[in-house]
Amino acid sequence: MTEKLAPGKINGRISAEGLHFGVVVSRFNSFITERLLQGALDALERCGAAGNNVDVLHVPGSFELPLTAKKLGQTGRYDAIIAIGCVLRGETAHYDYVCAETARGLQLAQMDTGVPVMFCVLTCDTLEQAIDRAGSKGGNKGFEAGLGAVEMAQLARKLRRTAGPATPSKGRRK
Ligand code: INI
Repeated sequence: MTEKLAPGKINGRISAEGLHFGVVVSRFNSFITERLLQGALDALERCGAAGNNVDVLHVPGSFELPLTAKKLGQTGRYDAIIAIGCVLRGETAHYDYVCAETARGLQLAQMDTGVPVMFCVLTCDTLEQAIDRAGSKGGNKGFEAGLGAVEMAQLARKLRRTAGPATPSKGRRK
């Protein structure tokens, strides 16, 4: 009988102590985005983040989130970034362009800088759907993004420490 495979596990701890976060928030649909921001800050605080290790920046709309996230990442000051926005479908194709470019830009920002960027941008058909996800029936997506930022910051930190050539003969590093 073959032995059960026991893979090594590398997880990000849910502790924000000593970590630095940048939070960039869209002013467009601020009725929603400010609630998402409160959720994100609540999560960071509950995970032990210090107030002076969290910077909050505002931008005009979701379309402006990617450049700001990238610039924050390039400073080297942050362990993770949270990008908060809310795009509501209107009568024209504007919604599709804003959603697509915001998502693509935020992914590029994290890939280019190596700093985790949380995608906390609601893309909803109606205001009601957004309200549900900003502290109502559907929870608060900002809170989820805050937890995700802590986990990814810890994971990125761990992977930086364990980076280097594989050394199978010496066994796993702790
Ligand atoms: N920005 C949003 O964040 N949400 C929206 O719903 C939205 N709509 O519908 O237009 C929106 N537009 C503004 C856009 O993000 C830019 O700020 C603007 O185009 C200037 O670059």
